[in-house]
Amino acid sequence: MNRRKFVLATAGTATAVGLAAGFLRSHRPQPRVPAAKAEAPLPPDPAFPNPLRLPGAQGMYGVIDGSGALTLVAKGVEHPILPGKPARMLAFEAEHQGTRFHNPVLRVRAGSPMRVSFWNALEEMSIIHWHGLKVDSNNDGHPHYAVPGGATYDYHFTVENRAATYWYHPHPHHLTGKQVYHGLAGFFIVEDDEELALQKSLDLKLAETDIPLVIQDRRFDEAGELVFAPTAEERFHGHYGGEVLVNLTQRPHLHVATRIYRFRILNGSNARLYRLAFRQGGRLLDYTVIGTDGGLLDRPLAVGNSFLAPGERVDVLLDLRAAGRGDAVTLVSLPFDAMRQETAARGAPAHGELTHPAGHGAAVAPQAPASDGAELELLRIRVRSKTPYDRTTPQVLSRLEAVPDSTFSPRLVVLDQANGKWRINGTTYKGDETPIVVKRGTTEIWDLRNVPPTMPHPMHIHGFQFRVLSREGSPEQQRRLALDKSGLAATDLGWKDTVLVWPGETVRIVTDFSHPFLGDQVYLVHCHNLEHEDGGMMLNLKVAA
Ligand SMILES: [Cu+2]
Repeated sequence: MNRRKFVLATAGTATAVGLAAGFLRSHRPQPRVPAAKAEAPLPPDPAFPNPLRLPGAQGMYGVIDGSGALTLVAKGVEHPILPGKPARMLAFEAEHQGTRFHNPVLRVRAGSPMRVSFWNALEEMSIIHWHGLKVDSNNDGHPHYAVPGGATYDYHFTVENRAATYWYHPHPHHLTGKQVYHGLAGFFIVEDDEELALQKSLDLKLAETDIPLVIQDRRFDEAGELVFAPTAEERFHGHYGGEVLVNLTQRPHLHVATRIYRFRILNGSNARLYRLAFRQGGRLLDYTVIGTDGGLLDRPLAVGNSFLAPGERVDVLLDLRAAGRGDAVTLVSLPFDAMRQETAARGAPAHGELTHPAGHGAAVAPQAPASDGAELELLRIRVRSKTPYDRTTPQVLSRLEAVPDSTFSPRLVVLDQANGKWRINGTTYKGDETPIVVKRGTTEIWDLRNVPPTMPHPMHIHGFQFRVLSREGSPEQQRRLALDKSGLAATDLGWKDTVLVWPGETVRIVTDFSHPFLGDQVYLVHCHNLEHEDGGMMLNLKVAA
């Protein structure tokens, strides 16, 4: 068969498979490969027994395409997070065109109008925050707008953002950590012409070769129920779990073909940082960072590992063209110093033993958390088939806008702690105070300074995307990732809405506070360690008209 005929034959097969995809995907969540090239199943891998849950046409993470009216109901559902053990969790439920979804992946075009009715069917306050989206206060999901159980809140906004992997999650004050932990979180994927061009040039298909991954650490009891009962210590430092799930899958595997895959990775954990790498046998594979929180970089950058803090996203390509059938690549979190200086200062152990070492295959024991910074195996990727694939990564990914200029002297934002409270500029959250006021239309440089003894803080700004200008005073493990004298790593480039600030570091960012919204708008600046946030490491940010 000559090449052209082969391509046509393959396309025909793909169409036939595509017709049944809605059914197949819900039952066999694996990327389909051309039937002519499908090979025998791989022998099971007892360390990673569970197929990764992938977005399909319904159910958990089902993809809802397009904009328009949608109702999201925050409610209790049953879902077998651990195989064979239906557990109570929370999810955003949607009924769309006669199909039921949980935590749907919302996929929209840039510029789309959104009409989302949020129905709080919990027994406590809640509200949805659209993490990373440029919306006005009324649509931001600020805790001020949280509604009680039984009430609804209507969102009406236009997607002003460029293409990227955003996400949505609850934001009621004191309850964000608990509600996210129990399952309330979903992807919000925006597409534009540049994004579609990339998909075309690499032949990417969402949920098949372009795969959203949300990483979350959880604790379970023996019945497979989620456990969230933070001690005073955990309310201060953050809640960690010993079982690290990817797409709510315990010890997941993904079967792939020999081609380029895209992973849109979201750290949806309450507090845990990851140092992401791909490992094959004893060696680390380089991978390519193509985007960050606010979308595509201008050009691809090869890295060996990168940190991902709660709230952050990284968009990467993994090139498996040279792999052979049966090869296994593992997405891991490499060990690192979690820099829990405050814990260490008080004499408590900063590093413990993993209760659930990677590869352990027995039933889940009641869990204490894996120590922060411990090595973790997250996802086993196994090459099942050879496939013809002749695409290469474009050297220009997007027209990234220039970094905004500012004539103002930098504003200092100090992160520290006193009396068991994490603080921003010496204070904690009070709903009726706006400690930071900026003028709409101005561009401000902020120095985020994390003052020891402290721990890492991923700092998030609502309503805007910013650029990271420099890192100073970085710990060695971060400095090693620096691309140049600015101290920035590949994952600091492009548009960001959340940036990790290590102990002792000063991270300089610049934000253009221009937006189309009239009148004063009140947003938030907060730490995305959800226990820190719930504890008050959060300030109102007023953008004055
Ligand atoms: Cu923090």
